[in-house]
Amino acid sequence: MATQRHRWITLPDSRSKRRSHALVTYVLDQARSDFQARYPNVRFGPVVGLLAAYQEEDNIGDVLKSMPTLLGDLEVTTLVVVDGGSDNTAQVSLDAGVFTCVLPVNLGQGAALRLGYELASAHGAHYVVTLDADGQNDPGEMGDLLQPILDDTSDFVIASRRLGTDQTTDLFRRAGVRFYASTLNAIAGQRLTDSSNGYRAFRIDVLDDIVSHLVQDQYQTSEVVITASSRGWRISQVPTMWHPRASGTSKKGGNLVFGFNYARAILTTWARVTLGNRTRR
Ligand SMILES: Nc1nc2c(ncn2[C@@H]2O[C@H](COP(=O)(O)OP(=O)(O)O)[C@@H](O)[C@H]2O)c(=O)[nH]1
Ligand SMILES: [Mg+2]
Repeated sequence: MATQRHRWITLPDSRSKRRSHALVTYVLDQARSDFQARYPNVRFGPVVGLLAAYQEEDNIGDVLKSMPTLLGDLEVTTLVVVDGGSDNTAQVSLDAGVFTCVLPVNLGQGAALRLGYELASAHGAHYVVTLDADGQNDPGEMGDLLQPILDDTSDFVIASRRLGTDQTTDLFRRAGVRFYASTLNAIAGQRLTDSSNGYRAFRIDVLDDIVSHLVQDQYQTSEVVITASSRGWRISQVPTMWHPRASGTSKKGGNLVFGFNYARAILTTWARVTLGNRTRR
């Protein structure tokens, strides 16, 4: 307990920072080589459906069953990135016969997605669609998300529960979705209604361009939007369905914890992008 309190009032020294960086690098390398050994010389389809999953053994099976295998004439590969956890999420995913990358410890949704973006790009994907493993997004809508990119009117598309249908009843969370969308729009010069939605489609060159700029390990949705926007990529939105979680609770904490961390991610990303642009000038 004393150590925990100590952490709040002091900044980590550079040695502990270096040590934690080295450990994260080790964990990621471990996951990369496990993936390589499990799927040697794999080539993904042009569309990768990417799910980050943590403690979702009761939910992910049904989501994986609903994943499309073809969108028009584009083959869809499903890739799940599981990091740590004490349940059978990874095994359920492996049993479903989809590509599964397993990190030995929990690094967070943002870190898992970054590894997923990297694997998708390395194994030949042209497009990546991210969605949640808890049943909140409908895999049947993947084609709608991808269409503006296929039409070449967008580079990056975000699902919107506000333009579509929100079947959840948490009014506080709804107010948060509105508030953070307007904050982010003001910062990034966008007109998005649901910038925290994790159901997103990207052309692969957007991900190749932004991935090295992403650092948020958990509350990552705003960082991706601000970064892509600052680099001039065209972002749009499409109406989709937002279901209640199939079971269990959010891994991001209750509304206040979520709200605080989300705001912090917006502000730190904004500062980094703004200062970075100033230094480049
Ligand atoms: N790999 C991984 N996935 C995570 C982690 N935290 C959340 N997720 C996944 O990210 C998705 C969204 O997370 P969730 O907790 O439902 O957040 P919310 O819908 O924004 O409240 C789900 O598929 C989770 O399983 C994590 O630490 N690691
Ligand atoms: Mg969720």
